[in-house]
Amino acid sequence: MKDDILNRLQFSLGKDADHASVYDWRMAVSLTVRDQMVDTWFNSTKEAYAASSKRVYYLSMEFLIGRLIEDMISNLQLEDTVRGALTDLGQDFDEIVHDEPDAALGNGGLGRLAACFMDSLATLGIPAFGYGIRYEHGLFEQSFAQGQQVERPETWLNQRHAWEFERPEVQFPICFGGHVDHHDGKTTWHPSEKVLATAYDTPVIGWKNEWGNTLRLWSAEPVSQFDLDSFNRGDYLAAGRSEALARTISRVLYPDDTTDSGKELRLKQEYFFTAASIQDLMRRYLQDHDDLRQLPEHVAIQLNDTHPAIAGPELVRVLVDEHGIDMAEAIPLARACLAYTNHTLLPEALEKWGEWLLGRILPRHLEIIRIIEETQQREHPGSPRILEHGDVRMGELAFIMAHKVNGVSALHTELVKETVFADLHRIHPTRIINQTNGITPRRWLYNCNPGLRDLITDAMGDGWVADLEQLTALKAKRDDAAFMQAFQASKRDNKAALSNWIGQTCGIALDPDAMFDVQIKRIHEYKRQLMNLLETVALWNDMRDNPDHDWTPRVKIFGGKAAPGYYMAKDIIRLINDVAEVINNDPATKGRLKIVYPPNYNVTMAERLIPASDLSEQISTAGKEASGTGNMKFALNGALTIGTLDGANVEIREHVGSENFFLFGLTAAEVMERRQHHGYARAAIEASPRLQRVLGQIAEGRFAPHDTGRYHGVVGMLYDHDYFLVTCDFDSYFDAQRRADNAYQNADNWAAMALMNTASMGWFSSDRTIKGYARDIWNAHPPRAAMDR
Ligand code: 26Q
Repeated sequence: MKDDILNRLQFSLGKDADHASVYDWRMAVSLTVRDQMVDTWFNSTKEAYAASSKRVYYLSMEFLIGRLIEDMISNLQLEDTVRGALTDLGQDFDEIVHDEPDAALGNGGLGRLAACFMDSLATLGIPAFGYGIRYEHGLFEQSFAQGQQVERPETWLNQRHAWEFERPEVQFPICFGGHVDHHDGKTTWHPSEKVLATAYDTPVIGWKNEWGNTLRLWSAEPVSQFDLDSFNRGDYLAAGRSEALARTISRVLYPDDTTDSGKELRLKQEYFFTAASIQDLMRRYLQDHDDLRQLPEHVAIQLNDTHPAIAGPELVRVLVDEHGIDMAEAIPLARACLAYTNHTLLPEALEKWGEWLLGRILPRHLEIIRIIEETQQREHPGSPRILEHGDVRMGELAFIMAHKVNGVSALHTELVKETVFADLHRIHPTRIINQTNGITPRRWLYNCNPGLRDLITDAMGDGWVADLEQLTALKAKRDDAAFMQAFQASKRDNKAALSNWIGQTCGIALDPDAMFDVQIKRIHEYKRQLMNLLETVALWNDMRDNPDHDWTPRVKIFGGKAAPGYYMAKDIIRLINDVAEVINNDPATKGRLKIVYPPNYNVTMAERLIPASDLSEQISTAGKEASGTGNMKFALNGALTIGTLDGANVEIREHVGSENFFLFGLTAAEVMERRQHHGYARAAIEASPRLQRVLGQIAEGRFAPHDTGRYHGVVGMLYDHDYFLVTCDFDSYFDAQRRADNAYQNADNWAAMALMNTASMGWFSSDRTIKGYARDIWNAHPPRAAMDR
């Protein structure tokens, strides 16, 4: 390993050990580690090919990968080797690991889920490709200026990306615009614009280096690099213009995690990566098959939300226009390959494209969508329409072109059946199924929490890493005093490490024995960070009123970004920071209450915060959070949840036991009912003196003394259109928090509850989720297991 690293340093980086920077060392280590997985990767490809396996294609606009170096090293079981080699070379392993920038090619849950799924597909040995976009700029970087969010572009590709292989030979033309003509029964699309999609491959190696799949990200390039005529005429700007235009397609990730409606570039991004992926998988299929009617036996395409839903019409177009298959046959053939995952019920998040815009960018696809619509209406008269009020509704399109549609938690799946797709569900009653989300235990326990990982492994070996349900054996340890002490110590160590980091980065001193209460996720009204903050202010009031009470010391930690155009979310960020300023400087609550909001929450920060948490905030308005996956990461790492009956919280509570979960709030049915009552928010505020007082303080400018009107908008919203029922759930939430306070006072009992959480979370491994998709949607199998059988 040492020689390999030095070789890489010399021959790939062009540096000698005396002059190498941390970056040089990281590159040398990464390239060395990458070398060690190439054999596995090649062999997997060969085996899948030899077994003529069905391949899974996971199409996602987002892959929120984070750092790769630790994943790669641990999946290859090279931790000790690499650490040892670097120590011998006089280098610091941790410093090198922390030098890698996050690959932040996603907004949040949906993108992170795609990354967990890639890890599980490789660990299970299922032949699969992840297909997405190689954004030059991932999710923006967040900082705070006087408490307000400031966005700066993210630039992960300013440095070389160590893990990818550029594939200049894997390149497909992608067309836009123009017109369509129909001649002698043949249809031809004459596009007006063309760009090239170039592949960049990142190997994804599973646990213990047994199997490797590929994450293939597409980058947009101009068809002709440079307009030499313009250049020769001296028009240097024009010479590069078309080049720049083509490249904008893969330039930047849209930073909105609902929708940014009607944006032409977004539609181009969606078609760009979908069309490239379909050309790629068709080419692979046609290499060793000639009958396209067998396509569904070899190809499963999973659509991660509607973002790649144009895959339906595109696949039909390729089958009909390029391979001469009848339309009537092509539609069911495409459907047999396609499946769609729904991640949201929020009406503003359901994608729509103006018919006019879609027809201008993709004229042939609009024709095909009309034919799909006619076919659906003929077969199922009265079916909900894809085309309505001049819009193309991508949810309906994805549903109709998929043979299976899945929700991401049990509750969400039922709501999908009852609300957004109620009519389509009546027509196709077996199409909607549930696959509750999961998380990879490799990143979310093994790598992020070495203390707990070693404790568990010492107790039971490392079988749990690829078979997480083995953790149930930990339940027997609750009466083992030595184990419980070590369990508590590992949490204490993580909290001490986090306190150091927060001291250094935010300049706030924390007491590691206080309860660490954490809410990290995108800022959204439905996720109710505001309710958490109001409760914090109410607690602060109570602490000041009763200074002699035996208060449980608390640290409230917030993390998360707001979409740049989401003004209410940005006001909430500012309010959190303003309240923190006042409370953190109040001598009356010193040592009892602190608020910290480290800027630029990302995957790497989650890996730091989650292992150090005592209390996990999962407090969305019931019925709004499709699943949540952060909730799973916390519980696995021994945090207790305070939460509503929403998304996967319901299933988590069933697994860990209601006695190990702080439940509060209205149910999804009660939420819908409550909204019918006129003036429900004012009534709730009137009934709660505690809430009234807090809202009064905020409205008066207690937290913005030089700009007292700053939060009139926020408070007014709560009185007049509190759509997410912050006011209605406030008292119940406050009570649940006090139950958590009391429970925390008994450290041994708290630790026993925390252990029950860790021990009961095995089912939430994304390995279980992927087995469910493979069985119920894809009919895909690992070729290895087939040969072993
Ligand atoms: C769409 C069109 C235009 C611009 C942006 C978008 C867009 C981008 C991202 C829409 C939605 C998203 C992301 C959604 C998301 O992350 N949903 C979350 O998915 C998780 C995985 O299933 C769930 O756990 C969360 O509950 C859900 O909110």
